[in-house]
Amino acid sequence: MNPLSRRKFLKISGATIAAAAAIGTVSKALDKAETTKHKGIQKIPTFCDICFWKCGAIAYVRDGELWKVEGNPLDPLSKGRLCPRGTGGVGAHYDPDRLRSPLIRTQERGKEMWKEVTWDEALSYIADKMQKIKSQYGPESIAVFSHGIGGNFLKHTLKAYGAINFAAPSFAQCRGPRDVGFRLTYGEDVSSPERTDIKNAQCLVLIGSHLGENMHNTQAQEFAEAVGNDASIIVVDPRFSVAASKAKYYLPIKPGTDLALLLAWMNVIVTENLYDKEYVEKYGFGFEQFKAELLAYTPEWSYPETGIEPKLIRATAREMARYKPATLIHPGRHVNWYGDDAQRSRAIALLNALMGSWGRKGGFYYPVSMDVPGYPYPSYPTPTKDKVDNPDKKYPFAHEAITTGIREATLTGNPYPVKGWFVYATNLIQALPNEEITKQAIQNLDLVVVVDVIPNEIAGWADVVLPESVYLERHDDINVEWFRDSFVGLRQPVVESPHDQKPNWWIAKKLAEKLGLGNYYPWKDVEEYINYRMTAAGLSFDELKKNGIILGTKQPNYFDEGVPAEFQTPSGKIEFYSLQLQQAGFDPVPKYKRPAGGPAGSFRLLYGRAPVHSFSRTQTNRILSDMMPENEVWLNANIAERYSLKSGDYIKLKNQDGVVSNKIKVKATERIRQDCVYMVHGFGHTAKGLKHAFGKGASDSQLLTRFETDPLMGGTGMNMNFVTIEIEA
Ligand SMILES: Nc1nc2c(c(=O)[nH]1)N[C@H]1C(S)=C(S)[C@@H](COP(=O)(O)OP(=O)(O)OC[C@H]3O[C@@H](n4cnc5c(=O)[nH]c(N)nc54)[C@H](O)[C@@H]3O)O[C@H]1N2
Ligand SMILES: Nc1nc2c(c(=O)[nH]1)N[C@H]1C(S)=C(S)[C@@H](COP(=O)(O)OP(=O)(O)OC[C@H]3O[C@@H](n4cnc5c(=O)[nH]c(N)nc54)[C@H](O)[C@@H]3O)O[C@H]1N2
Ligand code: SF4
Ligand SMILES: [Mo]
Repeated sequence: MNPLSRRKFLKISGATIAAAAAIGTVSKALDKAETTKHKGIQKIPTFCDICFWKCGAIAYVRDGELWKVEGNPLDPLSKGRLCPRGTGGVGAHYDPDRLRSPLIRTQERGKEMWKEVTWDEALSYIADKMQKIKSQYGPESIAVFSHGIGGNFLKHTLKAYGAINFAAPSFAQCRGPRDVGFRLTYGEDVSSPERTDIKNAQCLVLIGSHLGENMHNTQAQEFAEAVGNDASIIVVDPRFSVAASKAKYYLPIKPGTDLALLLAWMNVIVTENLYDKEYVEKYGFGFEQFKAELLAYTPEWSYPETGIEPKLIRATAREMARYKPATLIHPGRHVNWYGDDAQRSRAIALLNALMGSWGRKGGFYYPVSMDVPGYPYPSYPTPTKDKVDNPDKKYPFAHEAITTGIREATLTGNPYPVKGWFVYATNLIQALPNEEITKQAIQNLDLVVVVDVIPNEIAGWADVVLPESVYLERHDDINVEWFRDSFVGLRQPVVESPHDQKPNWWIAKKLAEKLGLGNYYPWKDVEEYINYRMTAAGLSFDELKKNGIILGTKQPNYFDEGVPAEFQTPSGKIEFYSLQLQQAGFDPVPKYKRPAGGPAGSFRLLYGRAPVHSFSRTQTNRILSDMMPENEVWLNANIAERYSLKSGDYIKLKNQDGVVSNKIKVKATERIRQDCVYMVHGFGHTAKGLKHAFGKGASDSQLLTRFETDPLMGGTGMNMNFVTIEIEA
């Protein structure tokens, strides 16, 4: 191991040790009810749910009490190591702020006033409202927002009821533009887990992807491997990120101008004949037209847009070409930035095509999966309406439902009224841009059901809140992953729920029975369901219970290993020039448009991740919040000095629409440009039930009142907001 990767390794395991030490204190401090049944230590494999990556884990139970969670060495995603958040997963079970029993609202929505009810009362109430909505408006009028594998059974119940509108913020607020940009180019998505062969890359380009703070475990581990292998790393970010500190080249780009850089890079690579000619000739479509369009985008043209010197643009373009095809320009994940994101992502796809990296080692591998049949349910009712989120295919290239499209329909009643929301494991108030629109849309609903584990902001707007058991207390559907190696993973209960919480499969099945749809649940319990699927696949459920993971046989991942080079595009080739886009009235080759600036004296608001938190879901977790109780606002040191601010001072931020944030601590640093500020997403909670997290730090979501919608696919670019500094008197 070379010194860099060893440092990185120590960093990861250091945080892990800190978390493990904290666990002891928490479990002692929280005087959990007497449930001790089993003496000694049990090791139970399961998979993590502190984010959606689904790392294989082993939970340790000591004398019947949850003790610690570690990585499962058999699991290809975690390879035996969890990220710091996963290690702190114990805190989700012990969280004293958890929802404990079903609740029905007693006052107006948003007031967070409840009465506790039984599960039977709660589910009867919901079923009754659902039947009324069905008879008055049709079953299509209930929409479902669901994020993560835990939503599978509830979605099944709602499909059986006749619902057709299902969405998650992972498309229009996260990776949608990237998947569209790549689909238009290669005919396939980058998908999740990303099919990026980071560990074999010899040159890795990160455009905003802040791996190391973005802790998606496999990606972070492979990044450490690439650093350890002395891969050449190029980081493009207005902020000197953790990843930037490992880079050979750091490009502090002016926010919003990445497409101007990508076009200039491609200009250099094409005009200097540095691309993979054989690959482009064999697999490419429309290369000559593409090349002709690129000629105008010289590094000199790019310089005033991006602030990156032509010399540096040329040097980095040549660096990429030097290592092709093992040059990976990472496609990013959260890419809803400026509203032209599908085209920027397409430019990233095209740059990779010039490197010949798609389907090649060190580029993008072809993922594989095991063949595990689904459960043979009765078919769902035939819908009489189209989906509500994208009327008349306004966004022609959206291949998943648009959350904000459902919100729009709820608000306007067009193309038809939406009267109910089922919300599973997504905090829509913080996840969608412009909270006020979300709250207004909710006012048009006859039924809002929220299934969560803590009383987060969205729960405050529900009519009925259903408390779910956390992942360490339940089964979920099995994870038949698409990855470099094929495998099946099991989530299974490790400890019992401390109060009246129930697993999602139980809630879904009971609700279906209340709705008279019991025939959609021919199985008695979830183990019978899993056993059926495993047996149908010729796999052993007992082995899965014991090991948590069953691996498939090794299959080829690259063209060189025999994966057929087929592209599901209209031309059957990699589309350098897109006739699909042209026919739909869009640019067949991406064109740069300068993003709108902000008011004089304002800073562009950027946001991202911290290694020890997930979105807005972990701030009450005592272990994780011990490590980071509040967020900070990164402010360029010169700007801070101009305002006589130093690190540790508190300020407020005011956005272009007059919204003022909570107070937030200043981090005065050279590590960010002068034209922007940065904060970690997920803090500044306003939900009263989150006693530990309430009011700590500031919320980026609250300040994101403006967004720019991507015309190709309906994603919401949210880096369009500007703030000024308010100094406390
Ligand atoms: N610890 C932790 N890890 C996570 C998550 C989590 O909640 N916690 N969430 C996961 C999920 S679902 C996602 S989608 C990912 C998101 O993480 P990523 O996809 O890696 O990153 P983004 O959120 O898009 O962008 C944040 C970075 O982009 C930079 N940036 C902002 N504007 C620009 C710009 O105009 N140009 C360039 N080049 N850079 C810019 C910011 O300074 C910051 O470094 O993280 C994943 N990993
Ligand atoms: N302002 C702003 N908005 C963003 C982003 C951003 O960085 N800034 N990031 C965007 C991105 S990349 C993404 S992927 C989305 C993520 O958006 P979401 O998926 O909505 O993420 P969270 O805010 O963590 O909300 C998850 C909710 O699930 C609950 N939960 C946790 N565990 C369980 C469980 O076991 N069962 C149930 N039923 N509920 C559970 C949590 O308490 C929380 O209320 O947000 C997007 N929106
Ligand atoms: S990346 Fe971290 S939080 Fe996410 S599933 Fe893996 S260990 Fe858990
Ligand atoms: Mo995301």
